[in-house]
Amino acid sequence: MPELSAQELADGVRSGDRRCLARVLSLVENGGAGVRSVLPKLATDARQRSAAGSVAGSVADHGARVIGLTGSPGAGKSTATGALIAAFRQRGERVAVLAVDPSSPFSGGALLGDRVRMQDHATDPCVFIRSMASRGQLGGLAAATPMAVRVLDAAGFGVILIETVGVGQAEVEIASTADSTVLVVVPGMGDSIQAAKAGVLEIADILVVNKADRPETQVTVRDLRSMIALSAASSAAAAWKPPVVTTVATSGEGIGDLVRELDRHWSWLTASGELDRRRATRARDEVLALAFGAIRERLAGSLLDDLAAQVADGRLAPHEAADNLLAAVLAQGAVLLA
Ligand SMILES: Nc1nc2c(ncn2[C@@H]2O[C@H](COP(=O)(O)OP(=O)(O)OP(=O)(O)O)[C@@H](O)[C@H]2O)c(=O)[nH]1
Ligand SMILES: [Mg+2]
Repeated sequence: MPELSAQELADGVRSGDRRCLARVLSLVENGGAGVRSVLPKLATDARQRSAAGSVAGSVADHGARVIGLTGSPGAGKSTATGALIAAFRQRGERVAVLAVDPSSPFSGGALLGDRVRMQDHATDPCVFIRSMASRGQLGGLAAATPMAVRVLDAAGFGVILIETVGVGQAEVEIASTADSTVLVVVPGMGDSIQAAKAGVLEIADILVVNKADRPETQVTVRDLRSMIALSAASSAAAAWKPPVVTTVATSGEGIGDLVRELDRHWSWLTASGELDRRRATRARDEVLALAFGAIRERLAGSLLDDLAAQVADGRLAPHEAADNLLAAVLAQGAVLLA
């Protein structure tokens, strides 16, 4: 592909050129200066939409609907994602999928597996599937994922599905990029207890017990419901009570229920103002992740090594060292993002 200007790339993304889209997502993934010139040209779209939306007030004003699926390895996230693609395609939606692997710096075998499971849709021009791994970009995947969402939104996808592997803090961060977060667990208590420990239950808007063709499904559903009831009691203000849905993703059983709950959640999000709140929080986290990333980069270096050695020797107190470090960076003037 010849070297395209930022404007050409942005125009390409908006007109649905898949190679331009892939190229811009690579820029997002790799970080660096390229993405900085393209994003503002895409953002114009969203600004125009929000200006038009204040008049039209239609559903489309909210832009892409972002749905996150998280859960332990092998729980069936990709299979469920494949089934959701089919369900949303039936409604005529254009669907994008981001498979995000927070644990590996490079795309690993699991993502290849995802492609296989989603390959029914690989030739559909209205479906775009992309895996993303951490490549040391500023702010990490926590910053890159919302950026990728912006790009896919500008490309006109109505639904963006984000799959993240695992149940831990990184997944919580990435999942919180979504408007609706779906936690996928399998029958048996291991998954749900782990999720509860990692604080994932709190961020789940919908719980899916997948592999409901296995024993212990109903026990798991009951246990999850009581865990939710307990945490709902501790936060009495919670207006949304996460439903528990059972699915057999491989056969599509229960996927209709999942879509219905997703729609119900979306209605609640838009009607309650929670959607705007979540998106504002998301943008705040995105900005902070970028700013912290840039500051971290500036702080690392020989001065830090020097100060660290002095702290290790007991010649300098850690607070003094930190003050010195911050003073040195601030003296350099504004910390601009590359
Ligand atoms: N019995 C049964 N097997 C299922 C079901 N859903 C998925 N599987 C199988 O479980 C395995 C893992 O499914 P995936 O969809 O790849 O799971 P995943 O959560 O995306 O896995 P990772 O991305 O590797 O974390 C595959 O062999 C699926 O065919 C189900 O409802 N019932
Ligand atoms: Mg998967």
